[in-house]
This record gives sequence, structure tokens and C-alpha cells, in this order.
Amino acid sequence: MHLLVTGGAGFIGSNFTSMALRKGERVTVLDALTYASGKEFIDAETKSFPGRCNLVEGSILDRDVVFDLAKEADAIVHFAAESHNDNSLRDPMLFVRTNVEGTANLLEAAREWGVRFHHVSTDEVYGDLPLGTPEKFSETSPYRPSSPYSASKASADHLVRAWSRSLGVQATISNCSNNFGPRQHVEKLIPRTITERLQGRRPRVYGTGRNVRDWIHVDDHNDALWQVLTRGRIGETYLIGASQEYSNLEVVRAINSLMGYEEEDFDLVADRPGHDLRYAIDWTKLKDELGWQPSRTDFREDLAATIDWYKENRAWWEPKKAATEARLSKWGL
Ligand code: NAD
Ligand code: TDX
Repeated sequence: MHLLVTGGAGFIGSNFTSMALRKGERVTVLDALTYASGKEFIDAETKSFPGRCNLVEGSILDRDVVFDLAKEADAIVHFAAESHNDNSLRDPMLFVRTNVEGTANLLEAAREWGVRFHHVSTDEVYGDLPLGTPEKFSETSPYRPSSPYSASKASADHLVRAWSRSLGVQATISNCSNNFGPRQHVEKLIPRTITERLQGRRPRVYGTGRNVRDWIHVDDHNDALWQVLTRGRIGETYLIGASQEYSNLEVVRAINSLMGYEEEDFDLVADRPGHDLRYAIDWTKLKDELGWQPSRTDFREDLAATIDWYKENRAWWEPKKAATEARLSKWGL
């Protein structure tokens, strides 16, 4: 297959690109190379897989670029997005343009050329769940997004469903929980905590730290995406998760202890406005229909491997770190 991977220089998209190349596929990455991207990861793959990996620097908002590239592709796997909740609270319109308009543009190109389309979305479209209950999100949960980020992703999901049902686009959607692993930008909880420690500072926990996230290793997410892309039913939505629910306090304590610090060595800072309490995923449909299940289920071991990756890749994240901390500290975070 020739895949057009939007946002393929970002955290999840670049890991997906590496996986698809190892499977023998051909990949064209379309990425605007924003602050969150890692061009060097795709440049390395271009060298390792000559003739099979190609990076186009451009925006999903550029209709001509999108239509030209879609024409040549067998499938579009759509990761490109503004992805950070804290940023969406300060510049919401950027999220509307990229995540909503950008998705519409791609859907129009997929419609024009009859290209298979997979939309990579988030569990945050379903809002949040109470703490301490067995309740989980499923494919039938109502949409109830809390932030401009999650509202823009929810809007994009609705567009994909409409273009699929009424305009004939061969589309699927997946909604995944919080990812972690190599190449994630230092603004996100796990890499931020690790890199604060590596630069000699204490991690910062928002609010009370009791908020719960359902963590999945990025390789498990991408493995599930592959199953949906190649075997999923057209028009369907699949939820992806790994049943690893931890509070932010538990995550930060685990990183502290793995890095040789006292578990309680962190600061509580301001809370995120509108902060979602808890996410949890019921991934039964994916298991029953496609036989998928997560394979990375030792959270502590995967956290340790992620810490090692950040120790070994300072050249990538250090230039991004100062600007990120300046931005977050301006907001008291
Ligand atoms: P990321 O921020 O690391 O990467 C996003 C990529 O999109 C970057 O390389 C960026 O340059 C690119 N991009 C941004 N605007 C663009 C534009 N206008 N045109 C082309 N490229 C553009 O994000 P991520 O964490 O890898 O997330 C990828 C996708 O997965 C997003 O759609 C996100 O909503 C979704 N998702 C993420 C998570 C998570 O935990 N990170 C969980 C579920 C779903
Ligand atoms: O320094 C921090 N301290 C802290 O307590 C940071 C950066 C975050 N937090 C908290 C906020 C959240 O409760 O940790 C939790 C995780 O925060 P993020 O890493 O910003 O992720 P989240 O807001 O949960 O959203 C993520 O998962 C779903 C991704 O960023 C989204 O792109 C994805 O859709």
C-alpha cells in the first residue's frame, strides 16, 4: 500500500510511519513541522528505506497539496492535529482551523479520489467519568467534550461520520486513550516529568493530582490502528485502550522512584481550567471483532524504557524544553 500519513512527523504518527515501513509499505508523510514534530525521525527513515519514505512539508489546510497527495495514495491515515489541551485553552481558533477545517479538507480529497480514510481520534470526545466507578467509555457513549481541543476533535469525528455515511467516503474512526513512549513532546505529562528530573527540577502536578488517565504504549495504539485500517468495517468507530488506569500522582511517583528520587518529591501547581477527571476505555469491540488486545501491559517496565529513551535523546528534546517551560510557567502550570 501507499499510505499518506498526515502528522507523520509527530509523536504517534512517526511511530506509525516507522511501523508501516517495517511492514514493507510505502509512506508519504504530510506534516507542517510545527513545534511538536520530529523531522529527524522521518529523515532517518527516508535514509533507511530509500524510495519508500517521503516527507512533504505542508499543511492539511492547503487544498492543492492535499488533493495532489491524496490522488497518489491508497489510504490516508490522519494524525495531524494540534494535540495539547493546555494550548487549546489559550489559542482555541488554531485548534478549530487545524483539527476541524484540516480534517474537512482531507475528507474532500478522499471523496474526490475514492481513497480509504482512517481518522485518528481521542477518548476525550466523550468528556470525563467520575472517579472511583467501574464506568468506562464505549462506542455508544455520548459526545461531551470539555476543552477546545476535545471539542475540535469531536467536530472532526462528526465530519468523518457524515462524509462516510452520506458522501461515500470509505472511512473508519478510532478513539484512543492517553499514549506514552518515545518521541512524545515534552509538554505532555510523562515526558515533561522525566525531562524536569533530567534537568534537575521537581515535577509539577496540576490541581490535586487525583485525575486518572488510561495509559497505552504508542506501539499498542499503532498496532490497533493497523488492524482497524486493514480489517475494520467501513463506517465504524473503534475504541482503543490498554486498561492501565493510574492517577497523575501515581504516574509521577512511579517516575520519581524509577529515577532514584523520593516518591513525594514534586510540586502541586495550579489546576487546568475544566480539567477532565477520569478517562477509561472499554475496548471489547476491538477484541471481539478484530481479535486485538494490548501486548504492552507492564506499565512500570514501559515507563522505565521511556525514561531511558529520553536520557539517550537529549539532542531532540532539549531545544524544545526551554520554550515549553516558559509557556507553561506563564500560565502557572
Ligand atoms: P503531536 O502533537 O505529537 O503531533 C501532531 C503532528 O501534526 C505534528 O508533527 C505537527 O507538526 C502536525 N501538524 C499540526 N498541524 C498540522 C497541519 N496544519 N498540517 C500538517 N501537519 C500538522 O500529536 P500526537 O500526540 O502524535 O497525536 C496524533 C493524533 O492522535 C492527534 O490527532 C491526536 O488528537 C490523536 N491522539 C493522541 C493521543 C495522545 O495521547 N497523544 C491519544 C489519542 C488520540
Ligand atoms: O506537567 C503536567 N502536570 C500534570 O499534572 C502536565 C503536562 C499534565 N498534568 C496532568 C493533566 C492531565 O490530567 O496530567 C494529565 C495528562 O496530561 P497531558 O499529558 O496534557 O494529557 P491529556 O490532557 O490527558 O491529553 C492527552 O491524552 C489524550 C493528549 O495530550 C491528547 O492529545 C490525547 O487526545
